[in-house]
Amino acid sequence: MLANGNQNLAAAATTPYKIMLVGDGMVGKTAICKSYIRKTPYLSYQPTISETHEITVSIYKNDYVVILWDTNAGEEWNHLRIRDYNNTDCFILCYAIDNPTSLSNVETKWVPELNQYCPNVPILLVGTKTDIRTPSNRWISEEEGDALKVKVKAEAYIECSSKSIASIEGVLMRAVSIAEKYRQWKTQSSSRRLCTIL
Ligand SMILES: Nc1nc2c(ncn2[C@@H]2O[C@H](COP(=O)(O)OP(=O)(O)OP(=O)(O)O)[C@@H](O)[C@H]2O)c(=O)[nH]1
Ligand SMILES: [Mg+2]
Repeated sequence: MLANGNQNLAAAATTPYKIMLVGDGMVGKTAICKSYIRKTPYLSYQPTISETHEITVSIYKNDYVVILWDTNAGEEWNHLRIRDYNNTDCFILCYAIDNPTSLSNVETKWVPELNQYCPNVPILLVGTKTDIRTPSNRWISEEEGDALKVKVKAEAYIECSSKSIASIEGVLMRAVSIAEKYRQWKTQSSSRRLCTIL
């Protein structure tokens, strides 16, 4: 029989992780989900309202079950999106590297919203569509993404292109590692609180 704290840790490891993709419309949230699931680039456009996908993410031969939530950024869907935030283990907050408005909305819209409704839940900041970056164009750089990560206190910053399945897998592996650490932190802090009460 496991001691109480370990029992909680074991339960935390077996419940699927809830990971939510947020960010402005058209930044490539659905392309991340569907490219990962199909293992081939998914590049058609259909606006999302709310979709969930059960996926498995493997990290060093360990398989993690994840419920991936794809959301809509529109104001008219705010109530639905915010309601779904409950019990999220990690947010994947996306902007597109060719869309400066989506970058500034990270700071002015998305991080304030996530901090208000889900304080402490970690954020993985993701710059999407890197395939369109060339040495001559002036799209948002990796350095700018890194600086924003520090500014908004995101857990990490990573870039991807839905044309590269390896980069999409990298995003999901990173999100799961962050979610796993967050679960452990939550479980340990609630065990500590329980011990203090007892
Ligand atoms: N070049 C390029 N285009 C991409 C990439 N990811 C997505 N796109 C394109 O960008 C458009 C929007 O992609 P979606 O994944 O549907 O964007 P979204 O964030 O889910 O949009 P909403 O559902 O409206 O919130 C589509 O036309 C995609 O083909 C990428 O990595 N590279
Ligand atoms: Mg979508």
